Amino acid sequence: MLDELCSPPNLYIDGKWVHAVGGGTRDIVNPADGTVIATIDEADRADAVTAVAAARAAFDTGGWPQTPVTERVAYLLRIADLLGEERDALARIETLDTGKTLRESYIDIDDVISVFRYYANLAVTGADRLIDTGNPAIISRVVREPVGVCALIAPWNYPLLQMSWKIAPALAAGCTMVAKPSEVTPLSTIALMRLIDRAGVPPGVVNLIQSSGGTVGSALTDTPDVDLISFTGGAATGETIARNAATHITKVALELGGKNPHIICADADFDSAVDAVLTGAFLHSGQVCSAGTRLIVHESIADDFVTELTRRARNIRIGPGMDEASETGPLVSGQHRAKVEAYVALGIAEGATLITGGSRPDDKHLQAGSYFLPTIFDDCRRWMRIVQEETFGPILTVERFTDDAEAIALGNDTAYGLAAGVRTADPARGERMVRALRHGTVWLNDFGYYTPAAEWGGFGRSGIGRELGPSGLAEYQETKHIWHNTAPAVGGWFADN
Ligand code: TXE
Repeated sequence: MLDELCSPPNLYIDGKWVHAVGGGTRDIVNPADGTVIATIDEADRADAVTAVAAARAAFDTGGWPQTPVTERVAYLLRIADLLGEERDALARIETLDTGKTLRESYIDIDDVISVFRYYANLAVTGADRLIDTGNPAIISRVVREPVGVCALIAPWNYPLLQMSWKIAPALAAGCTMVAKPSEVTPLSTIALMRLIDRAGVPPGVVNLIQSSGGTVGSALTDTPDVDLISFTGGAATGETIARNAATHITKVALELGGKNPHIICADADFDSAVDAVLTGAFLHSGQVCSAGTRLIVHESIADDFVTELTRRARNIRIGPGMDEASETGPLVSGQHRAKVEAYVALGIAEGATLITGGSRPDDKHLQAGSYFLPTIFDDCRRWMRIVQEETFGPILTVERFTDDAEAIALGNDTAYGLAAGVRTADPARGERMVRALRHGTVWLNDFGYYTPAAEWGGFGRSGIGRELGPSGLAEYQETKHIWHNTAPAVGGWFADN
């Protein structure tokens, strides 16, 4: 059995650890070798309904929204401290559950700690505004209040990180919540909830449900008892959630991934550009919403660029995330690998040229895990599905451009709009290009970095709303205008006769 931080019972409802009412369980599999690493409780719809009711009561009558901000901040900082104390255990759990390398897991945990500290700091700064109405008797204020009960639904690729981007601002804002991690990678969120419990956050404020979206999704998203749904995951699920939300006019924040262009101009520094494209496409085996899996490279350097990229891709050391020699781990599951393999078959059928990868590694030590080789397709065209759809695997497509206008047109030719990269030695050209790209984050001569203080989210079908930064807190707040007349007098609009 894995660390005691994730041992059953695994549902956390109204401040108590409980088993699922129906007695259901789910085996959690290590994608590095196919072994079962934990058996956890699997909720029914009834558990989710109870969790929403607990969050509702904690919000409506439990006093949490009225808690002084300094008290909420103290909880956030305490959680950050506890995360620091359990850093090693959490990183290990994340690697065993997701397959990512331990190095990546440590970066994730440190980022999780940062996000709790960031929102602790931001919460105390306040965003209330005084309006000058021109009448000294009137005090006009716009204040921020918690939006209410939140359903927080996270995916499997960055389980703890993406859930923390939701829980930290929701707590800071004074909301109550029901968190549902992906059923594929739930363990680190169970561990986080143990720490939230240990930090003494009052019962009902944070609740945890484990289950598939199909089983409990509607209890969390198709209900008037939830005020905000914050979802990160696939576009198809995002559509379902948005439809459910529309029924009740529930607020939604959606992060639905991307198909992110990485534009390399002829004047870009060659070696650092190759390195950035490699990392942007193959880190975490491409299972990154902002992965730069669409290379758009100037025709004059394209052949040399693809040759060097291919050499580097073939050298990537694939293996179990727990092995320090591994540079990237397996895909999250056999089921997900099958989806990636189908995209490879599609790319070939569409006429792209498979340059490297496209298959499972031969290494006999890797046969039990869901590994897949870094894959590069050349001769890609903008209309190909392999260029337009999110494969969420280690598949890089290559397109060539002749001038900047064409590069921008290709970079914007996507239904998504989460992230993009540009590399050029010319700052003015770089500035023109980053301003022309319609994506939520654009890196100039860098790729993949973010900070909790800057907004994260997408244009187009990448979603609605922003996480992180001040906007990431504002998602969990309502604004209220308070008009206070300190010298009430007869207005005289209607004659008194
Ligand atoms: O996502 P799902 P999956 C993309 C990626 C991937 C595809 C599918 O292309 O191949 O999405 O991944 C919960 N009501 N991204 O299957 O199904 C589910 O239980 C409520 C992009 O994992 O969208 C999980 O907790 N919830 C992405 C979460 O939604 C529902 C990251 C995500 O699952 C639900 C991961 C329902 N009806 C995959 N159905 C990104 N944006 O970063 C499912 N869920």
